[in-house]
Order: sequence, then structure tokens, then C-alpha cells
Amino acid sequence: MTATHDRIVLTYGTFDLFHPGHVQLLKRARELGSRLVVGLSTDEFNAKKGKRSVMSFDERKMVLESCRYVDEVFAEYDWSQKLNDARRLGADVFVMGDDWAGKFDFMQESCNVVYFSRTQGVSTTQIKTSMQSLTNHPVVQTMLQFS
Ligand code: C2G
Repeated sequence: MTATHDRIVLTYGTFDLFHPGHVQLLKRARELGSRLVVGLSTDEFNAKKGKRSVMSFDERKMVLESCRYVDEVFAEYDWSQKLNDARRLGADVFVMGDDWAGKFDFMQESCNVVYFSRTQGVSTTQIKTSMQSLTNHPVVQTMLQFS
């Protein structure tokens, strides 16, 4: 087993509206090795996932690359690329939040699979909903009419 200080960790996601749940996942993933590589979902792949991100791929990539726990970001464009990515990158550990528990066990063919518990109370969906209720507020509606 590669020592922690040499381990490459791999994870994937959309990371839209970057929030503490994302940070916590990336922090814990990075602690498992010396290098964390992230497959970032392209806008086209998100459409396949039935997701539409607020921020574009380039914007999400810029934010992710600014995160102290992330060493490299590459494009995730399909469900089928993970094993090839792991081999290409020499990944020792594959990490996802446990909303994906069991879904990527096939990755054990190439690396250790770790599912971290999701951070409760925060999600991109919740942020979007809060923003929506703000813009629907009568005071904001009035302000928007005169802006
Ligand atoms: N996450 C978390 N806690 C939250 C929200 C997200 O731990 N409150 C984790 C998710 O479990 C995931 C990562 O943060 O491991 C990124 O979450 P998303 O951007 O929602 O990623 P997703 O759309 O689930 O894409 O091929 C895998 C997909 O690309 C995963």
C-alpha cells in the first residue's frame, strides 16, 4: 500500500455554487493522500445527469482550482471514464460523498473506494431555493421594479 504521503486521491463532481459541503469533502479527501485530483462535470455531462449548473464549467473550474485542497482539475464528460482516469492518474484512492454509496464500488478494481458522509444542512439545491425565495420577497420585488 502506497504511503499516505505518496497517495493520489481522485474524486468527481459538479461543485456548483461552491459551499462548505464541497469544501469538507475535498478537505477529507485530500487528507487521505498527498495529491487530490478532481474530475469536474462538464455542462454537457451535467445535462446527462439531469442537472443544470448556475456556474459554467470554466467558472466552476476556476473556483475549484482556487481551493487549497485541490491539486488538479480535469473534465468529467461521461459516466464511463472513471476507471481509465484512475489508471491514467495512478490514483490510489477514489472518494465520493455517501449519497453515492455503492454506486462506484467497481472502482475497487483500481483503487481503494471511500464514501464520506455528506455534510448535512447545505447543498447547491438549498442555496438555489433560498435565493429564489429572496427574489420572490415583496420588498425585493418592489426594488426590482424600480431598479
Ligand atoms: N457533497 C457533500 N456534502 C454536501 C454536498 C455535496 O459531501 N452537502 C459531496 C457529494 O457527495 C459529492 C461532492 O460533494 O461527492 C460533489 O457534489 P456534487 O457537486 O453535487 O456532485 P454530483 O453532482 O453528485 O456529481 O460522477 C460523479 C458525479 O460527477 C458526482
